[in-house]
Amino acid sequence: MIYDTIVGVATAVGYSAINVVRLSGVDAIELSSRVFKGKNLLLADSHTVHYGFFRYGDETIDEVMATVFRAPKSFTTEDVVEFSTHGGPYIAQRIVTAFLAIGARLAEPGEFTRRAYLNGRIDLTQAESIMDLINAKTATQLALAHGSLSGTVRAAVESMQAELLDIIAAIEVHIDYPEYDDAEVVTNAIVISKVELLHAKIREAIERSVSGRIIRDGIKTVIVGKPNVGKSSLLNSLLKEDKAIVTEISGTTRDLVEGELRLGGLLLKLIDTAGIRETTDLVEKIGIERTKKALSEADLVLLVLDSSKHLTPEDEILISLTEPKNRIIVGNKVDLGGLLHVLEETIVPVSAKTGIGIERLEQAVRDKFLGVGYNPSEQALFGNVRHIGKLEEASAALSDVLLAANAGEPIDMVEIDLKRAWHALGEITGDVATDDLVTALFAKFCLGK
Ligand SMILES: Nc1nc2c(ncn2[C@@H]2O[C@H](COP(=O)(O)OP(=O)(O)OP(=O)(O)O)[C@@H](O)[C@H]2O)c(=O)[nH]1
Ligand SMILES: [Mg+2]
Repeated sequence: MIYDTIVGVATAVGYSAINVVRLSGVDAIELSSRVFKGKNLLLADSHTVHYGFFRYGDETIDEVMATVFRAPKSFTTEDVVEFSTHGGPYIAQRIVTAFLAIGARLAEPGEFTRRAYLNGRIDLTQAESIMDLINAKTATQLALAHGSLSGTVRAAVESMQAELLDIIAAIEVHIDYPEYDDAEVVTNAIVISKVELLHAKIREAIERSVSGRIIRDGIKTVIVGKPNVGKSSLLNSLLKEDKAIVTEISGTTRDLVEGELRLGGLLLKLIDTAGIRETTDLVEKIGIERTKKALSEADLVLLVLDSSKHLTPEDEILISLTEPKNRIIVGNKVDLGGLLHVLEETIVPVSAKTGIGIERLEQAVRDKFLGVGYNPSEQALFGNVRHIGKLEEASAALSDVLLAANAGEPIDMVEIDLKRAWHALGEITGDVATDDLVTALFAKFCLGK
């Protein structure tokens, strides 16, 4: 497919040492040669850099370096020219405007990457991993994104699809040539045994994806406790920043307060909440509802108790409420002397006020997530919730296949659900992606990417 020529600023807006203005498309080199005074870019080899001036009309706009990439060896697989300019926003704007005036079109967010996808150089999972690379904040996030960029997710999905296709093809033969003896062997029994294997494989990928998602999106860590136990103080202490308001008045925090904490290779998305108690105050009530919602979505709960006091009924309620969650119980205010020895579960003693025990708490979090089952680089393949959702769809469709086949339904009915599974997998890689999905995905990219 031949696409028109798009132009965009590939660097962040603002003042910097240099900016990069990028063009891609059928006329990229021709348009560039019209405004570049230096070597004739029409004659430039691929992957070469040239010094010169950007001239538009009678005006010299900047002294630039032009890098030429000829199709198909470029990011988009199209002809691409990148101008490195001095890093002023006005210069970038003038250069882009000049290209618009001579026939280029302003690129939409993510359009360069989208072309790489449309031209078949990368699939959707790889395109998404480019954005993950840009957004990475920890070494493990970077490693996960690099894996996906190199095509590991794509390969895993394609191999699942290949297995499905084998089963579907065998059924088609059976439907088209029922008189063939060996086609007769495609009975429900054989479908069942093959589908069971694949279903187990997909379930395993989904289970292992928990660590992948946690690496990619961070660990949603919710700090809960009754009022005044020191939740906000704990948030501040972990973040080493006075982010949340702390007072001796119960019910100080009324809305969620968030902050990010890097712990080794992990990223914690910390959320301080309104203390849970019976209240008639409307604002506080809404805050408590939000606390409950945050709690339901948490990957990790830090349940804060006041270790200088005995447990109250409010504490007991919170202890049982958070029981099914992945939680760490924090006994705060140890500087006031520890009275709390009531629970069987280990309590991490800290003082948010003095900083005692904060490192031990951090270690407890690391142990929980970097221990067995959460080893990031070895196990995590799927980390993107969109991909995991599609795996769930495929898995559900295969469950239906098994149900129908076990019930002895006609084989062509079974095939419909097999195709549904195949379709869900295809949406991960973009094999069968709809325009809406593709548009929505690339809209999340930055301009010029
Ligand atoms: N001695 C001592 N006091 C603490 C400690 N942590 C918090 N406090 C005090 O306890 C009071 C309440 O602290 P906050 O952090 O606001 O408590 P909270 O749980 O966020 O309270 P709400 O937002 O009202 O639910 C403040 O007066 C803090 O200074 C601690 O480790 N030791
Ligand atoms: Mg608070």
